[in-house]
Amino acid sequence: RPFVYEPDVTTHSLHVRAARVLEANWTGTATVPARSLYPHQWSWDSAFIAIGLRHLSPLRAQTELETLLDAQWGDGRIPHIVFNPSVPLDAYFPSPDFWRSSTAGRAAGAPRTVQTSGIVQPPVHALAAWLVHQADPGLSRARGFLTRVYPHLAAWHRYLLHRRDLGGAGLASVVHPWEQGMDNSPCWDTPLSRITPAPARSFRRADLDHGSPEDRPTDLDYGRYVRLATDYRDGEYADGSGKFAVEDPSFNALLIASEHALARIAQELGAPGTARHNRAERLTATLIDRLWDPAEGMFFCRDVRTGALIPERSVSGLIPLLLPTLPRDIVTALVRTTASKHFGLGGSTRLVPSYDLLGEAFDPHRYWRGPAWFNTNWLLERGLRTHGERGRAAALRRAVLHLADTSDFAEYVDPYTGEACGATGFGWTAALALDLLH
Ligand code: 9YW
Repeated sequence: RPFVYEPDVTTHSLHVRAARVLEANWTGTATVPARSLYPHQWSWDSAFIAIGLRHLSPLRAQTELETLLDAQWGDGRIPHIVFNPSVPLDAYFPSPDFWRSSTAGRAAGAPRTVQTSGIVQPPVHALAAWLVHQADPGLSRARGFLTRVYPHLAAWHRYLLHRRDLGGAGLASVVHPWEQGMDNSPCWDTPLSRITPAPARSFRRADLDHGSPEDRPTDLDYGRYVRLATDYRDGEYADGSGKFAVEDPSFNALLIASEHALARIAQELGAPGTARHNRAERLTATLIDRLWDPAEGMFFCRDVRTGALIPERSVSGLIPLLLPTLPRDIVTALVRTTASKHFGLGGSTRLVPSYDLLGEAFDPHRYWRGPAWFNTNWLLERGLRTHGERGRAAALRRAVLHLADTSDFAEYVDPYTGEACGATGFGWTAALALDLLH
């Protein structure tokens, strides 16, 4: 019988290929989201990546979070990007010479030794730190992991709950669409329409060197992103006066979930966690009070500058399902909305889309205006499981694993067909698939 090359199927299993993606994106101290498109360290990407990495190497997972926290600012903010000094300046826009953290950020306590952006991303970090600890408590204790990260995480939450309480009700506001993590979500269209775009010729979009323009935000969006970031920088990153301020359900739900995790971390370190658990419960009540719409059965963003709710259905408005102390009637309504014709779970879609299937702005390929993302589906799977929705959680888990596999760990996918969009070999897609395998 002639020799036929038959690669061992086990070496090509999802697990091994996910591990390979994380290996390829590892820089020695952190993991990049995608080698060509995003060549630096991103804040919430690193949190999700650490959650998967803990199954491969708890040490690397701890290091991932420690590297990010080393770049924390004196005022407590964790920057959304930590720049890798060995990557050429023109590989990503906006680059360090745009943000000028070490000069413009001096008053807010930006670090001197490392260059960062000046805005933030969703606070998934305390949740990630707790899950990383649990993967190998012995190693974590031996390295003093939680003892070292706890003060950083506490300062981070303090920054968000005080300096970013721009609406005065107790929730954190985002001051730029990039902060919420769903860059061009239709939720931002109205608040962004008040922003005069920076002239297109005043900057060069490096993202279009790698991604196809139909899958990415428009030039007009980018002009407005640049204007908002420029104004924030020129005001030395002081909070309060910007034209854009939004209370977002997902951002705040992640803060609350992380506050519960911080309570557990405090308990593990021998301190009482009760005050933090209580605060998380109070914040859950505030979230409902400020952002829940009982008639629509989901949460909405609130535009702090006008005081109005933004009537766009985004996956962000489903993510509070994650919260353990959500009242039963709200859980029931959220599950129903997830399975409704607006999101299609268990019906027309493979994964929950980023935006309302029936919304006017829906586009199955354009970034956060319709495609399904793996991090949001991982959060929803966790929410379903938290509230005892075992069957739906199991189906969603299978769909995430299947599409991570067939899309080659895509950045995002068409919610109907599962077709890969954006980058492949994407960090959090590989990491969160790995997490669901365990
Ligand atoms: C950009 C890195 C980041 C994610 C965001 C996503 C995108 C950066 O990529 O933003 O240049 O547009 O929207 O959530 O953290 O993966």
